[in-house]
Amino acid sequence: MENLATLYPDHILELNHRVAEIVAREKLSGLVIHSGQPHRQFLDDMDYPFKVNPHFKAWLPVIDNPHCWLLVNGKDKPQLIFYRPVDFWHKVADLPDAFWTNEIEVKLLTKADKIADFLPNDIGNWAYIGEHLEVAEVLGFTSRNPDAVMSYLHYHRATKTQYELACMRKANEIAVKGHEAAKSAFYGGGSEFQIQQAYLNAVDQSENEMPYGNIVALNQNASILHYTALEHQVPAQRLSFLIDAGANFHGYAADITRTYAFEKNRFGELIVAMEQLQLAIIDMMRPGVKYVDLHIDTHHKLAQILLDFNLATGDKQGLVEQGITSVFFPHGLGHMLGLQVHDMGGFLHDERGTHIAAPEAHPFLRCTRTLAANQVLTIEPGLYIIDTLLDALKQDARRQQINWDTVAMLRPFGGIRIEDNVIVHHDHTENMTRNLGLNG
Ligand SMILES: [Mn+2]
Repeated sequence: MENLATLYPDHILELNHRVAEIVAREKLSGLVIHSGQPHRQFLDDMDYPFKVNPHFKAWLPVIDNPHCWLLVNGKDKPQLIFYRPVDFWHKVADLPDAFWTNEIEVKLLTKADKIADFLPNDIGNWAYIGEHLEVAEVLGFTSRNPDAVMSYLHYHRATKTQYELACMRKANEIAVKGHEAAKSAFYGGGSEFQIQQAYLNAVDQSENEMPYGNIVALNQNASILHYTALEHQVPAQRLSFLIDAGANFHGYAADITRTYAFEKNRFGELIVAMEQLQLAIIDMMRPGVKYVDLHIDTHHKLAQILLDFNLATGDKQGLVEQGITSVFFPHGLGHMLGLQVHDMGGFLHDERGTHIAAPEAHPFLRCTRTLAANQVLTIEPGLYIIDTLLDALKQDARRQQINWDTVAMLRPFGGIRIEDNVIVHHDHTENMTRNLGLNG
């Protein structure tokens, strides 16, 4: 693995450069970035799992400590006000001592409500970046998550630094271990719950540390796009397995999906066809290519698969234009990946925040950007038998183009999704997931 200590100074240099530019433009003194506060459960004395502000973890890999603050102005060494209370009930964060502490000035905060003592005197001229607007108001911030700053940061966040790419390769490495364990658990006869446990055990992360809730679906459950239930019972018959599961490294996400057939059969052949489609789309990624065009191309290639597998009849163009491919593939091709599994900025076309929405016929597409070097995206085409969507086809003439026997044959298998995490470089693409040997 690349040495994070070597890469980190340039990461801070780049983030400081971004801050310097936007605070000069907005005539601000700097940004105060809040890690967050715990959220209390209703009528309880328990908090929900803490999820750190992504703008905070962009600077340093502190992802589990609320009440921390970062002061950045683009010129000076970033200042971290690190929360370290005297507390015998809870685990207190260790004093930071890692590869990043040379680049950051660390001060300790022992009482959360004493943060005002650490903030600059001209607080009205600093922008608060965080979730707790009422806290910001009490502290005297007049500028809270200003649009111009947020758009700028979200737009540029798509361009990863070398440090971030190293973190994301590592997140993929961890997730691939989980996928291999899950695959074994599937062929070994595990229930969804058991497969999930095998996955978590292999990645050595708890559910709360995952960047998103894993999708572990056997048989027809694979047709439910965001299936997060976990059946404890082993199904009577084992047909198929779809797993969409990630991992976290220093706050950066991996997001990988694989689909398996239990036996050699037509569904297994369909998985192979979908994998070839996915790899062909990844081959088309390069700077200057519009992500929307990749999504549309996926629909045309999918139309060919529908014909090849006798799921539909007609011509390819018509299958796309009449929305038949969208019934089998209703979600987007993928999204930007990074600090968040669906990283911010997928619709931003410039740093001032110009928003380009998904095409009307493809409302669930999460990215309309033009690819550029050092962006990281997922490519995750799918094909599912979703009865609620197929029902709409039955209402009109399109029903004649569907081979309902093939639909019925595939229904118990649920569906297929194959997802890799890809870095766009100037002259090639880097498939982080496949480079680790995780094939279909
Ligand atoms: Mn994804």
